[in-house]
Amino acid sequence: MGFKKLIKSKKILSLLAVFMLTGTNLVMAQTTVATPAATDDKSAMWMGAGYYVLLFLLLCVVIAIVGKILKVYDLTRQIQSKKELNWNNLMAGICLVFLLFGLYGAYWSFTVQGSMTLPEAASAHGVKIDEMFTVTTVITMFVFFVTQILLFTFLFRYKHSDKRRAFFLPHNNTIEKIWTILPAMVLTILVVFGFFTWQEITNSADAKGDRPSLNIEVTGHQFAWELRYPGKDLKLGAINYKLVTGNNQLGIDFKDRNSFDDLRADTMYLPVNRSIRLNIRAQDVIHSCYMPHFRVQLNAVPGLPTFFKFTPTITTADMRNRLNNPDFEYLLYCNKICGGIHYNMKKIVRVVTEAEYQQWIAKQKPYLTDALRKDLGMPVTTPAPVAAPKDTTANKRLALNN
Ligand SMILES: [Cu+2]
Repeated sequence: MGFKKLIKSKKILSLLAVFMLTGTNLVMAQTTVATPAATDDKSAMWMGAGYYVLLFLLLCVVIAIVGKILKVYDLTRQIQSKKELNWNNLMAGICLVFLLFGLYGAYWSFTVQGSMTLPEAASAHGVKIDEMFTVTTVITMFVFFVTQILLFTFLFRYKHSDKRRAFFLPHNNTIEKIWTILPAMVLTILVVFGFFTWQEITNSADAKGDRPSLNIEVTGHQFAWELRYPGKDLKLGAINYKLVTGNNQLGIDFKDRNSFDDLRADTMYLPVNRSIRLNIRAQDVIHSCYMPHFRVQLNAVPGLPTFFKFTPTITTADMRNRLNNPDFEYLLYCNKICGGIHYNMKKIVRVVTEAEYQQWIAKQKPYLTDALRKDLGMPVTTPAPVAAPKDTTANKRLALNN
């Protein structure tokens, strides 16, 4: 067969597509379920994928052999002038077997892979998103099971028979109306439901009488997240990318007085049951701010500041008790493959009580360091030591160091 013919061969192309699809799925599945020992050793992953590809090939060969055996059996019956094999009955039976295997596959997927879905929602809107997800899943699964069962049982029930003629139904307006209006109605309800939930989540104005949201800024760059908290004024100072320097990595504009008391933090502390307004920025490429427990995810786009408002409802300590895991931590990830060390963009998030939060925030260091003050020509706050230190041991140590 010439190369051109090989390329044009539909059989070869479809076989290739099936292999690629199965191969990719298998490789992905291997990566997610890989044990810690296996993650270091990539060969184990490829061996696992190869094993399943071979298993698939073996299954194809077995099916082909069974088909050939049946064909030979059929021919021998014909030679012996016995009744021919009823291929229609056979195919109808295979349809029923396929239905049973398919249903078991769906059940397996729910029970095994279902446990890999998101953990319990730890934010107020997260519970609503989960409700929406459950409603959508229940409706689509109901339709899935009903249509699949009907499809394959009808194939079985109405298999070809010489005694029966097929009923020709070229057009029926009632059926057309039912299968257009019913899904349209269900989809409209789901979309409207989703629209209101999303509107509630993205509503930027704080409700009257409520405590204003706590502004926290998270900036993504290759390959870390930087955090900025407002000082006592609860306002974050302005930012200008042109002002980025070694000492002013975020490019904070210190002409804006709100920026004077801004704080830097390593861990993201969030007071429980308080509305948080997460201001999201990026400095180089597109990152994605992702906190799965809080059902928060929004892209961090350079030049396009965005925000996400949410209210954490379960403290880290409570979650540790619930999960019976003393090492549990909420995490902030980057959910956009943004470069080689993307996996490193991870930050610990701790949800604490209001009192614990106040204690923690009081200990955070100001962004405006002395080095930055010098750069900006501002007076340095720390007074230079005037008198000699009284601690003699320190003096001795200093002398030794010199
Ligand atoms: Cu990233």
